[in-house]
Amino acid sequence: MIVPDSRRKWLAAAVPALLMLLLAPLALKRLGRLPQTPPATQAAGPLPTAVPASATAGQPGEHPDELPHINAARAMQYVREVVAFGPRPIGNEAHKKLETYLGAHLKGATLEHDDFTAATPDGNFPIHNIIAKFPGAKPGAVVIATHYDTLMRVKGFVGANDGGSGTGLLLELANQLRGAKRSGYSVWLVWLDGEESVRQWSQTDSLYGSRHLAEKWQKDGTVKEVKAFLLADMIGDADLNIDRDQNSTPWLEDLVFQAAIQLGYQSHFFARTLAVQDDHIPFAKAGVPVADLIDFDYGYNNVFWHTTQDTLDKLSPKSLAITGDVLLETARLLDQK
Ligand code: 1BN
Ligand code: ZN
Repeated sequence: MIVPDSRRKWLAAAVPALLMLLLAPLALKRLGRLPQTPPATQAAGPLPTAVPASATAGQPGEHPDELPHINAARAMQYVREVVAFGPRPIGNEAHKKLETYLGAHLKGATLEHDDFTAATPDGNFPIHNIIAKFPGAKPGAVVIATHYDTLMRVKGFVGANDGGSGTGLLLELANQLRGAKRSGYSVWLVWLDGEESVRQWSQTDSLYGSRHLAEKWQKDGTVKEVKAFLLADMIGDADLNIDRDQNSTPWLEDLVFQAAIQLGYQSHFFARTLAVQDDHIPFAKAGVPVADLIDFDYGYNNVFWHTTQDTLDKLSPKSLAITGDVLLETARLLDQK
């Protein structure tokens, strides 16, 4: 068909305008269902409360493939702010300030606290586990945990990776979960305290927070609700190699690997197998399926681990995003089981 020149020009202008009119409500609807998330502050200092989101990147449901894509830059900014408090061993001032900071960033979530006094070889210390609950439609919960305390006995140890990376990552996961309707299990984010030993790692000098919480959940019946316990520890290393852990539950480790494959991140997972003692152990002993996502190859031969070399320059936002996306995708796969 031959279209006259004047009509062709009219059509060229009218068709895009018509398409915009048709698509605008869809785009607005999509924006409308984005949850509001607080940005990471520029520096540690004044504490932000729940601030309306200006950034639209890294929100659940906004990516066309519907796979999780957390906001890596914001996660990294949280880690910077956590590390800026300085060394955060149990009982010190920076540790208290970090607890206040976490509380300020978790407005809008249902918070629970597990507070107690731990008897350690160096005396009594207050321990505070923090739990943020994000409800789902299905009965039961998937726990995603980390620890926020740092090693006491190494002077000047700021734990950017060991303590900092997981703490910042879980704050970003809270942004992803806040306000998002979950058709699957509830997700409980847990910041565990007192993971590190005070003098030397042993059954009684380590895992103070996780041992207490697992026992409490066993006593009050909460363990029966927990479908899986996923731990993130030392997951910020720019050279990310998450180890397969023999103390974790094999089928849950397999599910983590399936999630990693789906996201194209499998090269960062399970090249090596270790048996790791970490915060997942007390929950495994309580009968909960567990998976520890830990990269225990931090620097050549793990030389940065528990040294003053555990600093921000060794980390990468991409590693936080890889771990965060795999955790969320594993939770989604658990929903389907
Ligand atoms: C992880 C980070 N851990 C302590 N800080 C637990 C652990 C202890 C892992 C010994 C492996 C060996
Ligand atoms: Zn440590």
